[in-house]
Amino acid sequence: MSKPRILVTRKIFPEVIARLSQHFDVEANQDDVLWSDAELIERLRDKDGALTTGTQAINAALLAACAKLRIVSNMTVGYNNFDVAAMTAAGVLGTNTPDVLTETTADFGFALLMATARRVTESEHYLRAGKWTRWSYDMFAGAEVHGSTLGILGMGRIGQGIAKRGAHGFGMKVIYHNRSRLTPELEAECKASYVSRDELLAEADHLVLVLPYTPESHHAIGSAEIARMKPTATLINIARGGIVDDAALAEALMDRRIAGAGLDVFEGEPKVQPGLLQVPNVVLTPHIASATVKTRLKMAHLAADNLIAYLEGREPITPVNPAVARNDPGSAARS
Ligand code: 8YV
Repeated sequence: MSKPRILVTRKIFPEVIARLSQHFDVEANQDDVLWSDAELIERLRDKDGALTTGTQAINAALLAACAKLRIVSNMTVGYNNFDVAAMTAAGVLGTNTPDVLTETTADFGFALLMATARRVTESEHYLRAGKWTRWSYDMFAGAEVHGSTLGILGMGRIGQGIAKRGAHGFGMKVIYHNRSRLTPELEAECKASYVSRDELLAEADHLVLVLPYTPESHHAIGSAEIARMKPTATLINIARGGIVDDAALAEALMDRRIAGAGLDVFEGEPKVQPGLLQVPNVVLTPHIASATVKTRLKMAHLAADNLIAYLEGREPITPVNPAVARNDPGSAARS
């Protein structure tokens, strides 16, 4: 029997490609060419599965053109590149990579918070530019981290990781807002109190965004929300571009309506809102929150595990639309 055929859409660890090759006939984009939608469809037409990285849109048009496709395995926890309803309707399973990146991403959220509050990159640019000629009492004086109020919008696994770091490591008061409230046990573990969205905006000294990107969360933070924040507050986005109105944020930072922002994700990335590049009080990183070698390898292996399990007739490990796997339509139900 011939092996199932899969496409790996971006360059990933060679050892994971080697592992996949033991199970599948693999076409891998190890030259890391950025394909257009049409080029992606052309390569995916004859494939049973795909390993994607979150930058390829899996939508109704692609699904209609790729009738053999049974699974798309994202090497990410966020899957806003999936049209889940269209995938479910087409009988295509989607999988993601939760858990393996939680602590690493929470570490980075905290790194960005601290860099922003303590003005790390702004002061480094000053030093590199040769402007540091003497000590001054208020030079790059920033905001306190320990003992301050940490606000978290979106209290999933990564949000909880950030809460624990703040509460247990830095003695912060932790408040959060989420679609659903945590259990009392989890709230106690995170030492976090549930508040309304308005209270969160008004009370946080440092507001970290860790919610998924959906039509409802588009521009969840715009000029009206920023206006409710303390002028001394910092805003950290490690969730997704589009949750923050970047143009409104750039203006607010320019006018010092909040003290600073730390951004790992951007609307329309890798393009960055030009205004953000002009303001000094923002720390900018290129979507690297999960980027440690160890974690990226775990993510790639979990994405491979999902493909191997499902295409070999077993339960997927981390499905996002498990009904597809339960109904197990396979190619028969789609033909
Ligand atoms: C990925 C991420 O590196 O997992 C996620 O949701 O945002 C990152 O870990 C990124 O999505 C790759 O496209």
